[in-house]
Amino acid sequence: MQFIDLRSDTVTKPSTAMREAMLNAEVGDDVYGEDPTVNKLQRRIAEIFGKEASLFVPSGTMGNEICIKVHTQPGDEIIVDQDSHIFIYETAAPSLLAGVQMMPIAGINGVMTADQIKMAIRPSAYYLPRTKLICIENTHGRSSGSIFPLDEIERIHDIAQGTNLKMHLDGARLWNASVETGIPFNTYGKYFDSISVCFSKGLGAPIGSIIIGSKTFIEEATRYRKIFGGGMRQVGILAAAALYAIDHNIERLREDHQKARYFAQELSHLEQIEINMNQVQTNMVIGNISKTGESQFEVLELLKVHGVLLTPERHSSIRAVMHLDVSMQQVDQAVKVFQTLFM
Ligand code: TLP
Repeated sequence: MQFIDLRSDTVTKPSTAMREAMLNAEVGDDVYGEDPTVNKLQRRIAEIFGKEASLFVPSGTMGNEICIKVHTQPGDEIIVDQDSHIFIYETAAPSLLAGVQMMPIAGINGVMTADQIKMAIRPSAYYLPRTKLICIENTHGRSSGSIFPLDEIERIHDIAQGTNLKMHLDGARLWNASVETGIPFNTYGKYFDSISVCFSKGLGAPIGSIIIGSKTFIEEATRYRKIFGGGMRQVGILAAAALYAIDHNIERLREDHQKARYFAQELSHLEQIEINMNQVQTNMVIGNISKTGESQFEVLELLKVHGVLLTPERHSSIRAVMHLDVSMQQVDQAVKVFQTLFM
């Protein structure tokens, strides 16, 4: 059976044209800084984000973890949203790799307010950890890809400036936020000391993320990429996929947002599925399945038997993610499966 795979936008496979770009990539040993395609990608991304430098890394998780490590000392504290990828899905890596304590904040749909952050910053005392870093996620995965509002980022930035804190952006899907809002990447670049973005999600590359910051930040990040085992050799093959992705697949994300809106709207008519349409802002849809009377596992199995793959989410919910390897026709087919099962 050919599944309609809506588990994540990470499941996309490189297209023929992307594979051709990879095949033709000029390569060199990147641990020596000699891979021309990696160097081109790093210059290009730094320019797009209006920053001095950037560093190609194997994954979004490594990108976040290197940034946290560079910004902090062991025993420091970092502020994160309680539903952020860094807090939930990175296997406590900030504690393990950077030796920091995470202070989780109860953001609403991933949005922590400046006031909440202000309250969470520790006063100076020898018996308290030092707050060093604020981490923001945009778009927010566990809130169906909702967008962190720019005016709140500005307010948080003001607080960070006044308290000498650094700001990190987990922008795995910042591409989606920018396409949807029209906010240019260099605007985000102004507010954050470090940004991590992924090529292997909606942009359709097989592997790769990049971290962006000042020249001195990226020099230090390069040390930690090596320490964390992320120094790569003839990796221009993957940088070529990333360059192809930024040249061809950013604007296309709009189509994924349309698919998500359509899918969410259709599902919202069903008795047994609850959808918060306000949260459907980019390429994800989260539906609460409590009214089906079945467990998450049972619902996911039932869908699978009918050829549709989704993932579990918090609070008896399931998640569907739209991407470039799922056509509108397949989305329609998935809607029909839901209509048959959960009318
Ligand atoms: N997210 C994956 C899963 O790990 C949940 C997904 O399918 O959405 N930041 C954010 C906001 C992410 O959503 C992800 C991946 C990462 C970082 C980590 O990226 P990778 O998988 O490249 O380490």
